[in-house]
Amino acid sequence: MSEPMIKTEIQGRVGLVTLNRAKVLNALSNELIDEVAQAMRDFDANDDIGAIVLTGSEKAFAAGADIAAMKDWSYADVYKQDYLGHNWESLRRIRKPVIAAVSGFALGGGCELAMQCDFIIAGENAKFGQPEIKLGIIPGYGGTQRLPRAMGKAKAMDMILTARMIGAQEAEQAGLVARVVPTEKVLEEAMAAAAVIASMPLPAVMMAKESINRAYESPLNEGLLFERRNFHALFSTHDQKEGMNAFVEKREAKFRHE
Ligand code: DAK
Repeated sequence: MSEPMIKTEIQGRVGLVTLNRAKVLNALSNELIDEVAQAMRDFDANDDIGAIVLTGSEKAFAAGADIAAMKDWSYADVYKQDYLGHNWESLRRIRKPVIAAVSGFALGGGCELAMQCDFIIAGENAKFGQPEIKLGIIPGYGGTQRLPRAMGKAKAMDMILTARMIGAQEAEQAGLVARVVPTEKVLEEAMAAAAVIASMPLPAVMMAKESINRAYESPLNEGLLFERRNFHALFSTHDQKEGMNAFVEKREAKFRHE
């Protein structure tokens, strides 16, 4: 039997998905994305999980879509099979927070996969890039949309038009990356951050994620209204009563994630 394309494990309330095609620097294929999406959906549906981490190997988070597989395709081939497309869209619908723990190369679809996560924790050796232009294509999984939103138009144009890779420090300064840590600590840091998130009241965590994501998809007015309604709704949860009472009574809160 061939090796699985991903590995999964659960630590406490955190689900971990590790890309497992190290020989080709975790190049993305339909099968790989299908497996990632299935694992994420399973974690999302699991009441005992509060946050998810997605990682690759030390050399590569993912070096992009599989160039060898794509090289001879026609327009009709790509369009009809919606290469990587179906399950890629379903990653967007994961409702619990997903942290990308990125070491090494995050290029093309690999950079887009990291940006699809809620935030990125990068090792000092991380390199981000959208080198598609060198292959005669453009980013096709959100690169031209998410990169400018994350780091502004000038940096996005620079990266996408020149194929220049940027390092972890530049990515952090530009706003693409939330934290940079020593490479050997990336997974540990991401798992610790995920454990903190998973210890928080889950309804509030999910509504915070949903509200922040709304900011990208709607005018400010709509986003503010959405946030306000979610804020109001949280007063119907057990964890809001528990959290506020625990503060007033000067004790630790015991969240039930409901
Ligand atoms: N695809 C296939 N194989 C890859 C790969 C990739 N993207 N990246 C690396 N590999 C393979 C290499 O061919 C090599 O295989 P062997 O020769 O050992 O068999 C192995 O991984 C190790 O790579 P290198 O020998 O090249 O390692 P180096 O350290 O020398 O260089 C590198 C590392 C990351 C700089 C280099 O491998 C590289 O430039 N890789 C390609 C990066 C790239 O161009 N990525 C963008 C791919 S295009 C779509 C939407 C989006 C997309 C597609 C469709 N639709 C909406 C339909 C996305 C497109 C992309 O991502």
